[in-house]
Amino acid sequence: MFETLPALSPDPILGLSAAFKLDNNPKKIDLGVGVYKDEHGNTPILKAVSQAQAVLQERESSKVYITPQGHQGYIDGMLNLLLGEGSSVLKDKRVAAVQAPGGCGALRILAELLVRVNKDTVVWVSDPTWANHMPLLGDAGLTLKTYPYFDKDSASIKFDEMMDCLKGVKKGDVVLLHGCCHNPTGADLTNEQWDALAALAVKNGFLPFVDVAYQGFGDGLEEDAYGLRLLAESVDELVVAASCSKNFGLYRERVGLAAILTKDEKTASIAQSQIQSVARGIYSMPPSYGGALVDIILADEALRNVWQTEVAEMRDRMITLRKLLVDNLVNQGVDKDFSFVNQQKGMFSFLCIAPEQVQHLRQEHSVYFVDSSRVNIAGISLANVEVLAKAIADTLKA
Ligand code: PLP
Ligand code: TYF
Repeated sequence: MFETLPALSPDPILGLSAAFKLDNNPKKIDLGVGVYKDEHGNTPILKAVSQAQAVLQERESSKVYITPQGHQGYIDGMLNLLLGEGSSVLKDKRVAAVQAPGGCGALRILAELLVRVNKDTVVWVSDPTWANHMPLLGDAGLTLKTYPYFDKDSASIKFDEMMDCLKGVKKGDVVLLHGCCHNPTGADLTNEQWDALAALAVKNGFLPFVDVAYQGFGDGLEEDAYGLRLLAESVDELVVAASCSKNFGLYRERVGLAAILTKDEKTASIAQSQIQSVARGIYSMPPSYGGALVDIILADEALRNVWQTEVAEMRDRMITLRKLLVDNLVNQGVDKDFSFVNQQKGMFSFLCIAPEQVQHLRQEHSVYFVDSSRVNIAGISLANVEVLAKAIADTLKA
């Protein structure tokens, strides 16, 4: 019976990795899928994670199921990391949360819950947003609409247009925001812009939904939480999806957090029961391993310090690579001003070039990134940056 279904094309981001692997050019460069890479192009297991694995190996005495909400130590550690140790929301017990299978799992559970509240819920997403937001939220039954966010011509955020649009959003509508390191553009709101946005959320009563997948990759673990923490202290209700894939390097372990901040403790317990019921309808209880490791890291001061140093190293390396790329493009005599790349945060930047130019780079120079012109900054290295800059310079002339 399945022959009645149409064959579909693969995930446009993950599909690129397959094409890259098939390319025989020894100078090929992979700036596609958003995983952190070191100078040698490897994505090693973080030292803090290796040490936590050794602790877990000693400590874990059974593979029996964990509880439906996941490891409570993990949940508490993550909520403190996201919302801040002194968060009044945590003190007032206004939060429901479960360990989720990755940030993707968190997004999907929360989407299902929003559909339970109101099947006609509209979610406003930035134009552009991460391509997977559409299936993760839309397939759950939410209606997606876009708000203006990024202007490719000026390579900057259209904040006034964004605010004008959000001023018209109805009470009860959901507004999806990237907590930091916007994927795909790398363009983040300033603290002043977050202030204005939070004031609008309070005034208009829309429900902010913050997706935090890169905490620590922008300006720092605390700094990157500014918008999220401000919203948490400002509004009555807030939805949060978080991922440990990038900042703990735990990609394949699938570890994330789905959290709902409610107006009071009683509502939090309703939300907790609902969110667990949603999870039960999909997979019952989350995988243990990744959450157990994060729990060990966050609970142990020494291990936490090792981890924080590693996050800082990853962040600093990406900042250095941004500068290196911009400098090399200048050295190649490129007319286009790419200095915006230095202002952007995290793993990604939009090069703001045309899809045909992206194709040209792929076909003529074996440089791989998605058609939108999003590049994974961590795929750049001291060894390949000059080749990359030459390829871009050649493509812009073509
Ligand atoms: N949200 C955004 C914006 C992302 O870029 C990612 C990517 O990894 C995720 C969520 C979810 O990540 P994962 O499911 O790998 O934890
Ligand atoms: O945007 C990215 O590249 C990362 C990784 O289906 C990713 O967020 C890509 C595709 C996907 C899941 C994660």
